Amino acid sequence: METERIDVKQSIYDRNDEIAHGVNREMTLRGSLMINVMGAPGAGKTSTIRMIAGRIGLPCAVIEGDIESDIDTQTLNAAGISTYQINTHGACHLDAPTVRGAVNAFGLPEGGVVFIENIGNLVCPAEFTIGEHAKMLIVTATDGSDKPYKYPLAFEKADIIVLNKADLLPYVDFDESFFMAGVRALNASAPVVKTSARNGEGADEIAKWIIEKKMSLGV
Ligand SMILES: Nc1nc2c(ncn2[C@@H]2O[C@H](COP(=O)(O)OP(=O)(O)OP(=O)(O)O)[C@@H](O)[C@H]2O)c(=O)[nH]1
Ligand SMILES: [Mg+2]
Repeated sequence: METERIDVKQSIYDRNDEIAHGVNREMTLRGSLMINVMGAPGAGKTSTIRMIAGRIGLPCAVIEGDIESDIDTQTLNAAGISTYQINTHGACHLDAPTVRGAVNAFGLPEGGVVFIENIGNLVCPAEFTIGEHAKMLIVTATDGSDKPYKYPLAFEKADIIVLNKADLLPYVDFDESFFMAGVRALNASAPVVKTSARNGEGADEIAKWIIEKKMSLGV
């Protein structure tokens, strides 16, 4: 009997990308910029979204990805930010079909900004496009300055890199020049913005970047 080799991995990525392309096109038609927010557990993804959503001056909504629980959705809803919860029940990243389902089920804003808080993980989310116009990577002063060297893909793919928990920089041994050398070896153009969700540092700069991104893409 003859056997045929089928490259399954390739076809799964192709199907994901095709669906992601459709999500992206639909969001563009609705005039809403979609941002894929990535970062390790506890980096401050939810805190950063909450901090900047009110400063953009456009309707904002969040698709919230977690393995389990709706804690972040409750937090964001309590802050007046319309949020739709996805639980992956084990999967370490969001994929385009899952986001497609959320877009269909959720009343997303027209002419605004949609944040997708990806699963807390510095590896898997960077491998999948989910319909976003831009990827925001959040890392922290408390993670250590070697992260670009150890987790290069997330830094390579990011359109903006947020160094959060900047209020803690005086208390930790974060080497900013080592960090920036690692970032720039992988990514020559993404802005790197220091933020603190504790005291609001950097929030206006990120909000401005989002508005400019939306305009430059014609979304
Ligand atoms: N000092 C300080 N603490 C922060 C900052 N940003 C977030 N935190 C704290 O860090 C913890 C985690 O913040 P979250 O916003 O929940 O982080 P997350 O990335 O959404 O976490 P997961 O959704 O669990 O992956 C919380 O206790 C926040 O209050 C910051 O800029 N400075
Ligand atoms: Mg969160």
